[in-house]
Amino acid sequence: PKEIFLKDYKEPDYFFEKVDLNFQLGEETTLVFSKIFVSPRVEGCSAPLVLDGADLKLIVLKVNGEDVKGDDFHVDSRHLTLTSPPSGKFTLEIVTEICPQKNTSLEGLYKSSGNFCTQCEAEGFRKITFYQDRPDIMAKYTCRIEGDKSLYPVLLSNGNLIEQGDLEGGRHFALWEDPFVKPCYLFALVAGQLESRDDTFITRSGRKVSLRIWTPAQDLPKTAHAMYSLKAAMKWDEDVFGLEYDLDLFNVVAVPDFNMGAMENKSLNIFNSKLVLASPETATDADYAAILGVIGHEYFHNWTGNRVTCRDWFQLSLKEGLTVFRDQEFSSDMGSRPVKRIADVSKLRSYQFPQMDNFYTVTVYEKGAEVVRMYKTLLGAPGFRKGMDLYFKRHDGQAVTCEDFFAAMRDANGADFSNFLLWYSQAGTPRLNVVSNYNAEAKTYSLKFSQEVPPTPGQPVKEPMFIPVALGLLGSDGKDMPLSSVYHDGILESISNNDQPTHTTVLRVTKKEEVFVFNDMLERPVPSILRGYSAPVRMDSDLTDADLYFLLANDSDEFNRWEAGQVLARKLMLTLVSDYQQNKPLVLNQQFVNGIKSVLCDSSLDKEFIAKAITLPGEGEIMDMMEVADPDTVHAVRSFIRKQLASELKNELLITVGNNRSSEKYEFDHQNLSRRALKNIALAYLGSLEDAEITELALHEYRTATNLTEQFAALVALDQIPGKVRDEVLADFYDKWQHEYLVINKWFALQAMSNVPRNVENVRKLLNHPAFDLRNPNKVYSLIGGFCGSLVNFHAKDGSGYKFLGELVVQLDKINPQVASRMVSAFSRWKRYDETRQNLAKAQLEMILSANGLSENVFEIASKSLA
Ligand code: HT7
Ligand code: ZN
Repeated sequence: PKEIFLKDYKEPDYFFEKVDLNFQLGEETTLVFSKIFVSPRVEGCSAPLVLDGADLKLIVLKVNGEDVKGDDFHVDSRHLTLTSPPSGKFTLEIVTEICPQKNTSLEGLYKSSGNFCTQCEAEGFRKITFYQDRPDIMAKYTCRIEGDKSLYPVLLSNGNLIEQGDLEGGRHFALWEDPFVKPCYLFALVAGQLESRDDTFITRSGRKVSLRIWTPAQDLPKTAHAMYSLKAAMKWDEDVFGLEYDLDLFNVVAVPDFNMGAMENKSLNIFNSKLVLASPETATDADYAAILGVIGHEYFHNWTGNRVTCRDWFQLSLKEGLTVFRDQEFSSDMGSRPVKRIADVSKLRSYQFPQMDNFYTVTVYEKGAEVVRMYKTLLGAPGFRKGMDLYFKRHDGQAVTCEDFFAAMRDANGADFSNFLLWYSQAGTPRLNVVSNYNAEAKTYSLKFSQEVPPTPGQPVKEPMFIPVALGLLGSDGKDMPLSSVYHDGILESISNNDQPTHTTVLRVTKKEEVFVFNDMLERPVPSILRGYSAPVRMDSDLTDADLYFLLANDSDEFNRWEAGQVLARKLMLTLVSDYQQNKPLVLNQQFVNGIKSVLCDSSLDKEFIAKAITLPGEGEIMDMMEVADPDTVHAVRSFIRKQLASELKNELLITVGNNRSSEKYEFDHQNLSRRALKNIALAYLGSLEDAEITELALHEYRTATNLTEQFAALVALDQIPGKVRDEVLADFYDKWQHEYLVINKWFALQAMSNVPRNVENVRKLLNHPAFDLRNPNKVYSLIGGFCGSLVNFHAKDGSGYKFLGELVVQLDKINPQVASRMVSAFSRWKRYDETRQNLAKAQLEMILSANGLSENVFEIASKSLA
């Protein structure tokens, strides 16, 4: 397969102004009629018109109403080429036949649980009809859908419903018109037996918008939180960005078979049902939070993605980075800002397998959001808003680039962003090193920053990046010192805010090395550097353990307070890893135990914050810091620390569980979810003790829980204690929830992630469980994805985990290449491990690559991993 590079971008020779689609839905096949109004970019153009297509049967091809002769077109498995199109504007009519019932890839038009549904991003539209399937082709669409009325009473597409009616033979139709231009990846169609929860939202300019969330009838009661989230998102976008919804109807459909989380199709968002359906008994607080965030995310795309879209797929971060940033801000405003920031940064860091799936990755989404966040950090909220306003003013209705976004931010603020654009072109995470120096005589305090961007494939030498460093200085009383000026580059720069000294300033670090000096410092401060994680870098500093404990106890920036604890924990874990590797006995540092204890028992702290602050860094994070990743050791060390903390703080943890039991009624609000978060982490620690008293306690919590958040946490605690009780309670959980597939997916994941020796055999058995189905992505992500996340068993030294995944990828690839390629990315970091594991993983990648009929998706990831 041929890779396409950014530098190869070429404007299309032809634009499409309007597209009329007509779907004749059938039980065997579906006919798709398409009429496209084509216009050449340059008058007199005679270039061939090349349309993309995949798995399509061409039935009719007409230009300006006339059949196209055999010599004038050419079809192969990927394209339909009109070799000599007329000059000037013309119409193109195409009829294709497709088989949605056989489409297990879940791209294009497919049938899911009896309903038709589409997924067109990134290149699914070419599985529906021949088209220029690229995001810079923006057209207005109409869509007529015709199907059996009893099987498909609901017929939905983008825009406004302008006509509907009955037809002969028990069929009916609906005609939809979308008044906005859009790329084909935003096209959507849904047809089936669905019912809706209805509500309305009045925009601030008085538009009355009908909101409908569609699901099978039995799931409707579980859509209340999604509707609440949608209305909150609509209001938030008006309040914060002045952005209103632009049509009279907004539909959301929940489907059980979906490759990703959700899709922002214009006015017809399609969701994986796990991100819509929630009730206290069947969804956890984490699910409620994810629904809020993703409903917001897809809604926010209406402006950042749909009204202004990407010129090409190399610009994906333009819409995804910006929209993730917007959903993060939304969730922050709806809950606790520092806790949300901690959760987002943990996600960014814990990514064990920086996916190689090219585009839809943490790099594009989460790191893209970090880049957008830096604009806001540098410009402040009002400056960022000015930039956004200019971006929409300039580019509404266009397909643009990350550079256009940069230019809008810069121009709206007259800002000097020097080398900021490198964030888009230079791969790799910059390493920032900070050395401090206090001169008691001169009363100066200096911070010297040096940065290095590690080489990455194809980019051996890197330029210094523009790194905004939010900084505060703490005095010995633990309070922020007022800051009014800093000496930098030979100039004394004012850093006051409206003539008032500030407590946090943003230093602009742009060179390989530079020094900032603070004058009139009567004592050596403790610096709080990179507050709120103001730039996505890896920072090393000369802060001592004493400084870090001081920050953990005092920093006014809660993110850095948490971060200080994480730095201490990472240092401790790495020391113990080395001890373990040298067969030295493991001993837990008492100062660390006391630090955790003081956070756990500090009643002035937010409970959700405490829950985060007493959570150890993930195993993947520690492995990332090792020369050769050693999963067994990292797991043993993390388990040792957890157990040791649990044993030394048993009383405090028991009190925490006792004091934070829920009230009867489940509320998803900060106060209640914080209590549950703290109680559950305390119970998880206690579970690591594996003693009878704790088993009793966890069983009690399991039996008396009135919501899934607490019941599942109790199950997780019990799952750590091998034996009869564990097995019985797992069986009980299945019995209780077997009719709730989303709950059963959690049950699969819990067992898949287990550290019991040779768990691969248990997972192999679960593949044959009646509730498992390889065709359903959620089940695959739970069972197979869950297993790949378990350090000990996936990386088992006998290669059994790798063999399991290798075999499954080959099997899955025949069903759903996109899902298979997401799974194969678990191998992508094989070079980080020891030689034995390297050889075993490499052998599986080679086996996958030698499989017959391998998809492009899997080929790409597997071959890049091996390169
Ligand atoms: N923009 C959407 C991405 C997406 C997707 C991509 C590839 C294959 C299937 C997919 N489903 C959804 C989701 C989002 O970021 O909002
Ligand atoms: Zn998105």
